[in-house]
This record gives sequence, structure tokens and C-alpha cells, in this order.
Amino acid sequence: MSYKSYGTSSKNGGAAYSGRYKEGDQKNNGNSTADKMYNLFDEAIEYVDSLGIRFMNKKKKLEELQQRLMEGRFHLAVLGQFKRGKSTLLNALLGDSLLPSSVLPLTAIPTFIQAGDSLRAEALSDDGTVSDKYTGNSVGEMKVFLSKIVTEEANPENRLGISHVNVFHTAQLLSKGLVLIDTPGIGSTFIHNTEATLNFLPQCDAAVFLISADPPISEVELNFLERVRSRVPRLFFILNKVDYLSDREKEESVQFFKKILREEAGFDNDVLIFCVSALKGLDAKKSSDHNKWSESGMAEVEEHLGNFLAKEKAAVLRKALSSKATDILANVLMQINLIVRSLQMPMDELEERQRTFEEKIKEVDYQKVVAGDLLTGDRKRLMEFLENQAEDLRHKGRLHFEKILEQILEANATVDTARETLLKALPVFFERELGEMSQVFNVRVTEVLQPHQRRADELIETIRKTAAELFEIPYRAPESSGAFEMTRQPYWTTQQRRSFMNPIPEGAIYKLLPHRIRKLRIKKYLTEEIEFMVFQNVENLRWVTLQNLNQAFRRFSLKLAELLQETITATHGAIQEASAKRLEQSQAVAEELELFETVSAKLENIMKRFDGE
Ligand SMILES: Nc1nc2c(ncn2[C@@H]2O[C@H](COP(=O)(O)OP(=O)(O)OP(=O)(O)O)[C@@H](O)[C@H]2O)c(=O)[nH]1
Ligand SMILES: [Mg+2]
Repeated sequence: MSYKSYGTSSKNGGAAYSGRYKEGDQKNNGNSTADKMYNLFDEAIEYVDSLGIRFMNKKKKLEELQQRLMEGRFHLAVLGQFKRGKSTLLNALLGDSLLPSSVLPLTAIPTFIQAGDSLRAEALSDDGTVSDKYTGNSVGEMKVFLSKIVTEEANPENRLGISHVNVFHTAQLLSKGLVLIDTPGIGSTFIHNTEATLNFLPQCDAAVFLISADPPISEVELNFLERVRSRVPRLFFILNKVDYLSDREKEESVQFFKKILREEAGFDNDVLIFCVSALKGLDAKKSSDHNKWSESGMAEVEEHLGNFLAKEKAAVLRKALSSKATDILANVLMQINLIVRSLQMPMDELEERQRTFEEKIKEVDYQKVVAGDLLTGDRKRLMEFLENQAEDLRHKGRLHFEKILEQILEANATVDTARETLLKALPVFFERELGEMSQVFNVRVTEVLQPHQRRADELIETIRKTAAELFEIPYRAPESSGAFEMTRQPYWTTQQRRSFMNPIPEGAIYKLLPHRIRKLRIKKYLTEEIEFMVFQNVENLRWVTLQNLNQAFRRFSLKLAELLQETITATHGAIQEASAKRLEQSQAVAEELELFETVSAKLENIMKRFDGE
């Protein structure tokens, strides 16, 4: 079982995706806007760089933002019943027979495919460490590597304990930050895969659901879809294997499918359905046959993914990056202004203001200690809440499994059947609880940290505002909150199936016992086992949640300390440095003033352009 992070899941109420990319719809605007912004970053970085070593960290921050603009990840999960052709579809998009595909139910471990300089892969264990990797840059070898890990046949019941595999690929489609996720087919191998997929979905930005005409949509798929609807922010459909169908059959299939989706799963009539032959598409892509690629229906899918989805996400990302960039530049400008003022101000006045400022910093330091105490208190309360949740879950779990046991024994089941039924029910129950618990804690952690976040922002603001007032320079409140940012990287939860029960002691004498007594003994024995297994599983879940809580609080405290230090260096440090320079009475003062005045005009202009984004 593994949690990689507290993802703040985006829940848009599960509106099925109904918009459709139209030809000419700002087709290249996404790219050109991104390019424009990329250049703006270049310009800003260059000017900040010209200010010298003391602005290094600001330059680095701008570079990081520029990098994020480049990477802007968009997570798209490919879902569907086993054998619908998920792996083949992804292979077609990549243009390589990379992911193992077969007529037998196959993919058992999710695979995240993302942009990379060369073809390589890494398999991650449940605890987040890399357990195996491939770096050889050969498609054939990569397929062998993946087959060893992601297939049910080579890695039965996930004995290797892999949580997911990262594949890095050079495909153009991925270069704009699209991450494709091949998922294990629902309704096949592991019963708990369905729960794991459902828990994973809210963290993805979109999902594609694969169906095919033959066999028609099943009960399992419909049940699954009903639950998917409310969990995934965007969803669209692909009717695969249309090479089996005539045009008329294809049209009938689409209409039939729309009807089913509407009547059985509550979707709108205008859901987006693409018709493709992934197999044909794969052939076409491999032989660079453009006509065949279009005929396969894959060209339309590729265009949709590349332009529309990536663009949608990119617009949100660009907005966030603009305001962060503007804040950084505002800080640089403030620092410049402080230095300029300190260089120009009469010496005795400067010393006086410096003293007042130092007093204020001492006050902020004290408030920081108070804030730390409050944080420790909240952390303790959250830990207590976790203990209570775990206790409730133990109770709930015991009742749940004892009820199942009761039902099985009433039906006069054998020990083996009873054990098997309990084993099947185990992952289903705990995967669901895991998902719910993670959502409860996501909300709690965000709620608990919010006031601390505000307090942290206020402390930082106090320093900046005081500096601005004391030195009579313009002050600009930050647009984006900088102290704490949750990382949103989807995590996949896995629960290895292990045999949690010891064989029931069935000696010769035991077999001779009367039926009623035997049944009682089975019940007593299995009840003890249930107790143990519930305890163990809740313990796992509690431990993982605890690790995440600790990590969230640790990250918050570190970030706050770092930001405060940075603010003090940028203000107080800048003034101190300027006053030291004054004492040297050097020619450098005049030169520095000139440089700062020129660059500050340039940066103000760049900020206005970022604001316009
Ligand atoms: N005729 C035809 N066969 C296809 C097409 N796409 C996939 N297949 C075949 O369908 C079978 C299953 O394909 P996979 O890509 O392994 O399916 P999957 O959904 O990844 O299956 P699991 O990993 O088991 O969930 C393979 O034999 C593919 O060759 C298609 O467009 N047309
Ligand atoms: Mg597959």
C-alpha cells in the first residue's frame, strides 16, 4: 500500500466532457502564447542576472517557473475493461510497440508515460523507491523490461510489490507536458484494481474510456462508469476496434452506446465519442503513413489531446505562473529601490531607520515562535484525530467482516470457501476506506494549514511593508500566496494480496467433531483471524497517513523559515550592504545607482506584460 502525496483532488462534479475541438479554434494560440511567455521569462531572467550575484536566488526562481511552463504536466488516464485495447492505443499514440499487449488480460500495474530525452523506464516500489530500471533506449528491450513487471503473467499478484512504472519517451505528443497513464483493465485480474483506479481518478486531469462493439458494453463497465463520472474532472470515450465494423455498423454502435450511456449511466447525449482502430493506427504510425493514420481515426484523437486538453490546462498554468513571476519581479524591484534609497539618503537618517527596522525584525522573530507553537498544537490535534479515525475504522472493519463471515457460515460454507470469500472482500473494503480516508485528510490538512498560511503571509508582509514605509518606496502586495503549495502528483494505491490467514488446524480428531461444534470452531478461528487482519490493515493505513501528515507539516515549517529568511535578506540585508558601500565612498556607488535605475525601468515594463497574460 502506498501514498505518494496528499493530492488536492480537483472535483468538478464530474461533468462529462462535451466540448469538441473545432478546426480553427485558436489552433496555435496555445503554443504561441506559451512561446511569448517563455520569451518574457528569458528577458526577465537576463535583466535580473545583470544585477549581479545578490539576485541569484530570484533568477533561479524565475528559471524554475520557466521550467514549469515548459513541463506543465497534464495527467490523462486510459481506462476500460480488459482487452479493449488500452495498451495498443497508447502504443499507437507513441508510434512504438512498447507497452505489452495481448489477447490475454495483461496489464496489472499502471504505467505513467511522460516526455524524456531518451527511452527509459523505472519501476517504483510501494515505498516510493526505484526497484528496477531500464535505460537502454531500445524499444524491443523496453517491451521485455515492461513485460517482466507490468504483466499479470510475469509478476503474478504483483509479487514484486511495484506501485507504478514511469516510462520516459521522446514522442512529440508528450513534449507539452501530457502524461499518459495505462491502467490495469477493470473486471479482470485483481478485484481491488477497480477500487484502486477509482481512488486514483480524482487526481487525474482527464480520462479516456475505451469501449468496443464486440463484445458490447458489459454490466461491469456500466457500474464502473457510473462511479467514474463523479470522480474524474473530464471524460471522453473511444470506440476501439472499428476495423471489425462497416460504416453502418460503426454508426449504429455509436448511437447504441450513446443511448446506453444516457439511460444507464446518466451521461448527456452530446458526450464525445471517437471511433478508432488502434491496431491500424499503430501500423500507420510505425510506417509514417499519414493517410492510414487519419483513416484509423487516431489523427483526430491525437489532435484533440495535443491541442485541446493541453491548451486548457496550459491556460490555467500560465495564469498562475504570471502572477508568481510578477511577485518575484516586484520583490526584485523593491530590493533595488531599497538599495537606491539607502545609497542616496543622508547617513544619519539611514542609521536611524535601520535601527527602527531591526526592532521590527525582532518583533517578527518573536511572532514566528508563537506561530510555531500554534502549529505544533494543531499538528497534535490532527494526530489525535487520526488515532480516532483508525479506532473507528478497526471497529467498522471488524463488524463488516464478521457480518460477511456470518453470512458465509449460514450457507454452510467450507473453511476454504469462507476464507476465500473473506480474502476477496479484504482489498475491496480497504481500498475504499483508503480512498475515503485520504480525502478526509486532504480536506483536514488544507483546512488546518490555511490559517497558518495566512499568518505566515502576514509575517512576511509585515517585513516588506515596514521596509517600504521606512524607506518611502512603493509597495505592491503579492498576488499569489507563496508560503505553502500542495504538490499535485497522482499517486496509485496498491494493496498487495497476501495470504493473511494461517491454515486452519484440521487434524484427524478435528474432522471427527460434530458438525455444530466444528462450525463453532471455524467461526471462532476465523473471527480471531479477522481481528488480526483488520488490525494489520488499519495499522498500515494509519502509518501511511501519519507519514503524509508529518511530511505536510515539515514542508510547511521549512518553507516558512526559508521565506522569512529570504525576505529579511532581501530587505534588511540589502540596506546593510548599501550602507557599508556608502562608507567605502567609492565610484562603485554611482555606477550601481545607474545600473539599478536602468534595470528597474525595464523590469517594471516586463511586469506589466506579465500582468497582461
Ligand atoms: N482488430 C483490432 N484489434 C485490436 C485493436 N486494438 C487492440 N486490439 C487487440 O486487442 C487485444 C487486446 O489489446 P490490449 O492493448 O492488450 O488491451 P488492453 O485493454 O491493454 O488489455 P489489458 O491490459 O488486459 O486490460 C490485442 O490482441 C490487440 O492486438 C484494434 O483496433 N483492432
Ligand atoms: Mg493493457
